[in-house]
Amino acid sequence: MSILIKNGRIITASDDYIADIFIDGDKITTIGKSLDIKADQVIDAKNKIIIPGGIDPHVHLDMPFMGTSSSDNYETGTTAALFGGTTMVIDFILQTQGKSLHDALKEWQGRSNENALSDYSFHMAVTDFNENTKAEIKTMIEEEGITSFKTFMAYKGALMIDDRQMVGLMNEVKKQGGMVTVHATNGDMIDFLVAKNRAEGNLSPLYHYLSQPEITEAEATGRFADMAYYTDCPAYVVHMTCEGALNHIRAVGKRNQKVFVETCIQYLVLDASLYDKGFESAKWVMSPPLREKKDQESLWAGINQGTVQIVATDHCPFMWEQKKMGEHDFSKIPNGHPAIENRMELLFSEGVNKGRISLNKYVEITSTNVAKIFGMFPQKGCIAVGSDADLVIIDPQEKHTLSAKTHHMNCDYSGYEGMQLTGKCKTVILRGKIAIDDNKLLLKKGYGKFIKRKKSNGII
Ligand code: DUC
Ligand code: ZN
Ligand code: ZN
Repeated sequence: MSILIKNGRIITASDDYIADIFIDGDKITTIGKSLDIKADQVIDAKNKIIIPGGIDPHVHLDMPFMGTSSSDNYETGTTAALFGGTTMVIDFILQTQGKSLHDALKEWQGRSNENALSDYSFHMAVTDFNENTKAEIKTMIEEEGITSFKTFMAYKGALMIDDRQMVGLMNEVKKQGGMVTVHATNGDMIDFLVAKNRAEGNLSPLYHYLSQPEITEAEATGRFADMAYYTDCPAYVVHMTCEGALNHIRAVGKRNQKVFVETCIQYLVLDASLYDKGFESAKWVMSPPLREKKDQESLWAGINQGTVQIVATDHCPFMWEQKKMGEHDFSKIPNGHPAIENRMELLFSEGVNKGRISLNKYVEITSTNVAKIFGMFPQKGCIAVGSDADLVIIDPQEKHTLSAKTHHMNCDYSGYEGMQLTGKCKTVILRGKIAIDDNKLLLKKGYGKFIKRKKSNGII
């Protein structure tokens, strides 16, 4: 199967030009002006933008969490991803405390194998670091191609590790050529505030927000960066939300330390005023919570200054019935919201169209940096001869409205209901196959492939 895409405006992290792209099988084989090559299919991309397929490095599909499971499985979640211009996701495997990393890997493979439509990879969340886990790091990296190890500084009793384990893990991951990533919030401070609010009868979703003030994230981010500095371990902070945390990262730049930062689309476009809606605010109960306008400004600035390298989603949807588990106690509301389908179009509309970021920056933070930081470049994250033919053709003028009525995520509400966007993903190509064409799904489940990743040295 071959495809010739004619006259599109090709945008990469560094280029912007009009040309044709020829795809043979699953790879891009030729790029040039007025290509005269016979193809099985020709796509006219005049007046359209062509970007590398989006890569979302932070999603939770079919994940057991807070007494329930996230409502998108591999089939529904990766289908929704494709509709929204994301051709690859990185999901999180959660080690069960007391069990091995390999046990957890098998469990996640059971859920993902033969079920994905987009490509995917895993981060391994180490929730119990000990001599046995330590021995598994090398094989995870070298045999399984899982090179990033997620840690939680919160969710005590289920996911959190202490600083002793953190430093031990960093030492080993550094030695084996991987990267440590973190949910950086001070779990003990949060637990104190949650208990205090519950004891005082403050039980609405607003108190989820008030139990995780900015300082809980800023403190943990600084502590994590210091431990990474001491161990010289490549480091990455997931879902950063606020100015205080970002300031810690700006500060470590002075000692020539690089700590990568991811924010998520919701922290750029939504704010904490949504916690003023009674129980409806449960839609936006996530950790960390939404923040203030000044934090949004900091994050946009961080993107343009290069301190924030990636915009992800932390996609972790729950049905409204599941959110109601916390109707009388905010601490029982499953944390997370649906966004896997919305990231690319929201960021295009709110970022590029509103003049906050350039088109090149848009590509950099939605695919190129993800591929570089997580060991997949140049197979993924660029438009180049020899790269996987993962492409999104965007109509930059088309207007549309986000709604649970039309989205493909398995979630009966949208955190962005009624938002009007300009810019729509029209055609999505994954490894040379048309996945989405004008709002129609053309791929079958099982097409999505597990991508083994290379070692990362913390330099991009
Ligand atoms: N935060 C969420 O909101 N959901 C999943 C896990 C997390 O850290
Ligand atoms: Zn998290
Ligand atoms: Zn997460």
